[in-house]
Amino acid sequence: MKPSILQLNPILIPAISEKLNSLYTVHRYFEIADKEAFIKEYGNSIRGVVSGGHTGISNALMEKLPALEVVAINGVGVDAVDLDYARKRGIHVTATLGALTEDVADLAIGLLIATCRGICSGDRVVRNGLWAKNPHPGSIPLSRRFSGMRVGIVGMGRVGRAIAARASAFGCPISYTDLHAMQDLDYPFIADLQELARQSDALILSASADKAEGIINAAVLDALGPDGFLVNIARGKLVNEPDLVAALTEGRISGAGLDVFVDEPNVPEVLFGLDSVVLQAHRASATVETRTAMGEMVLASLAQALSGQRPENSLTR
Ligand code: 8YV
Repeated sequence: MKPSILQLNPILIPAISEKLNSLYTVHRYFEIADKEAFIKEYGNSIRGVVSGGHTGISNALMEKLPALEVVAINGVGVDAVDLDYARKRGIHVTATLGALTEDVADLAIGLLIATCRGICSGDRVVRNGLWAKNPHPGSIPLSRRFSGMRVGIVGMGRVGRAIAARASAFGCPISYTDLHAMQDLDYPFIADLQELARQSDALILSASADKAEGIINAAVLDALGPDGFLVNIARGKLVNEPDLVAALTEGRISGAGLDVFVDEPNVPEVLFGLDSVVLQAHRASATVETRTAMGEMVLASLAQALSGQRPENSLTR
């Protein structure tokens, strides 16, 4: 008999879904209307869960799955899973470590360039026929140069390092903060986040959100200042969102490129009217190449855990 898997979000690569369905009895939880009845009937049989990084799984749901052996996260951030609880239960929690680094770093740089160079607002000017109506160059505001910008990176893990490598190639001096300085890196480490913001033209957030909720607050944004830009490709909850919205609407920072938000898919509507902001729908890892690689890692983690081996990317056991 095939092991039963609970799938909490859609998987966008058909080949991965097909493999999953061929190896397991897959219950697509997000399509089940009466979840309580489903759990009553099938809860005891579920041995594996597949979920996204920002969706994770609640303890309440894990409690209803007594046979659970593995939670395979199709993502790198595991802040939405209680690892201590999983550890106590002996459940493997796996992540797709390393699979999405390049794409997430690409989008971070893309968002920063799009924001400081006004690429999206410029596109709207052309698309809405405003350029043709007013062809004088002065009708479109000047933007800001990316090359050479002082970039401050918050969180120097795999993704932070990949962002640093890309920004360095644009001649950007890099500095960073993290829980501690990294011995193998020559970039200046600045322990204090406000000080990092003060010394940066752009802050890029690539930190894990564990125990770091709301670290980007009004004080940090004011230290970044009216010429500064913020990019977030990590987790919305790293930012105090009302503070960010206020800083943007009041022009206390210059702009923001945001892929993630506190309450996805809900984005503060006031941002929709701001040309200084570039918005994405949590898509930094959403390429065919990366989602295929992530899917393969999820399949490998399930196979290893459900055949009694320790999955390579287990974070709990
Ligand atoms: C994904 C993510 O959007 O890796 C993460 O932690 O949040 C993203 O890559 C998500 O996990 C998709 O399943």
